[in-house]
Amino acid sequence: MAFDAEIRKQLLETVRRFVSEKCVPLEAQIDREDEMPQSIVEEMKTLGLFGLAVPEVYGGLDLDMETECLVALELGQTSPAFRSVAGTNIGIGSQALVLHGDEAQKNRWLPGIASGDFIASFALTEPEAGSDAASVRTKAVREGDVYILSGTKRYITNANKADLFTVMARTDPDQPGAKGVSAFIVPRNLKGVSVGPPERKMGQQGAHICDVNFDQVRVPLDHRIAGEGEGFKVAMSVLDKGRLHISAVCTGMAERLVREMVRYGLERRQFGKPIAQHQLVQALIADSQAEAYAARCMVLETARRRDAGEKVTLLASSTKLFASEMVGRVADRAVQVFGGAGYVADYGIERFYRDARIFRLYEGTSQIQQIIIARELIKAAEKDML
Ligand code: COS
Repeated sequence: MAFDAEIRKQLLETVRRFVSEKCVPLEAQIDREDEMPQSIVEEMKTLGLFGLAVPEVYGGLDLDMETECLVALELGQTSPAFRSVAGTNIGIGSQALVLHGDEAQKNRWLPGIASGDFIASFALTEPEAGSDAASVRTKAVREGDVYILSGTKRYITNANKADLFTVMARTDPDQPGAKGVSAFIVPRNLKGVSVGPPERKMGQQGAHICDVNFDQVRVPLDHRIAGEGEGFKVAMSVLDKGRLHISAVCTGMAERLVREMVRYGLERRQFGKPIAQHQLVQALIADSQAEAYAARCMVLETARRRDAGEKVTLLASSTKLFASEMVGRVADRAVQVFGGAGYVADYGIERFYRDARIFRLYEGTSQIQQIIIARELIKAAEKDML
């Protein structure tokens, strides 16, 4: 069911105001200090941003995908670190529970995730299992009514703040691929869970990624999400949604950069007129606008089709591939339009340039999206459904 139009309008206006009044003025500070002020986090909780994608019965806003993407398009208009603070609760950290959890699991954890009292994190990637996600080595060995979980996860977003991890681990050592993997909810406070220090990284300061180590952690049986061996499919279905959400964030950033280019282009004068009046500069801005608009259309159309119940693996990967590559091109053009100022920290454009780079890597690299797109098309052709 589509979200009520009036409530949607109010929500989007509130988020837009929050972004322009609260987030934009803090962008440079957060980039410098690599820390999100707690007051902003609290405000995001009050606005309900941690629970966008959690059903209303568990305290969330229960947005349909189209509305969630519209919110992500607004949040994307500032440093992506802001979105990232709530991003795992909205997306990959909560959705395994929302989509595949049983009633008891949902009742136990979703209200805290929706309010932001529990920070949820998604632990799939490992030192030796990045793009090849089905090769995870973290193992969960059943002993009576617990699983003994051991292994290391890498680059886990929000791990240092997390209270709960969705962990993909191998429950069947005889199944080396996807079929041997199961999904678990692992509370941070279980004995044997430890989190490494945040990595120093190129961009998105204020959003942290860390290693998480599980040393003989005793995970109760009822913390397994879905059946044994179903964890890989759980992870993939979560990523289908996450990739669409990330595409909306990329598109929001591209739209902000287009506005920055126009503003600066009108202000900055060379050869006796604003540089925005020079056709070669206009070309950089125009190409960026056209591509950002194409991405917006892809995001919203895919979201509507998901809301209508369609499986959107092909479309979500197509959108993620396009939107994440597109924002890289737009950020590069923005540096070009700003010239020397684009390379100088004070103007913030170089920050977006750095921030944008991760979009082509996380939640599946561009090359992984290409593989998924090609496979989905081949599968459809084989079923005569192309
Ligand atoms: N939804 C539901 N099930 C899915 C699915 C999806 N989107 N994608 C795959 N599956 C199922 C397949 O149908 C298959 O099940 P069956 O054998 O019963 O048919 C199973 O999962 C294994 O799929 P597949 O054979 O395609 O697995 P591969 O190991 O070949 O790899 C890719 C699949 C490469 C697509 C996957 O590993 C991937 O997405 N890698 C990137 C990981 C990633 O995004 N990491 C980012 C970390 S989170 S920030």
